[in-house]
Amino acid sequence: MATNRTFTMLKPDSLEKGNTGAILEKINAAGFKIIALKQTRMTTSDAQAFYEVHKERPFFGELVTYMTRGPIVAAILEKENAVEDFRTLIGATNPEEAAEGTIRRSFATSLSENAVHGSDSDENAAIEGGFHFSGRDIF
Ligand code: FUP
Repeated sequence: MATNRTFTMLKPDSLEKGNTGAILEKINAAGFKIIALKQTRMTTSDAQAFYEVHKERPFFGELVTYMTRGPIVAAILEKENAVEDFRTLIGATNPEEAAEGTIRRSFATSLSENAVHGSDSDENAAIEGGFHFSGRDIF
């Protein structure tokens, strides 16, 4: 059964460009409720663990360097059909392929620096939310 939660990170390029507020506004405007939120910085081992599924991919080292080079904003979002609707809101992984009006089309510069993360399944949303937040952080 689909849950009503997903997990997102605004990645270091979004914070470097000062886009935190604008992206959170788009998330709000799309009807997502922010039920947990923090600015934090991932360590190398955090990023390696978070992206473990990609560890054999050629871009893994570059991905870990990017995700650890500065702070991120992590959030848990609530909405009916959250995982699928949020993936629609952020657009394709490669911003050049992302639909007009999506967060990645508006704010991302490249496939490797694509502004935001969105969980790809209910199971991963729960795992990824749990990676960054404990129950007492969620409201
Ligand atoms: P997504 O689910 O859209 O975040 O994309 P993936 O899980 O496939 O990829 C995770 C991250 O790896 C992307 F956000 C950016 C990076 N990546 C690359 O740098 N190169 C690639 O070819 C694919 C992904």
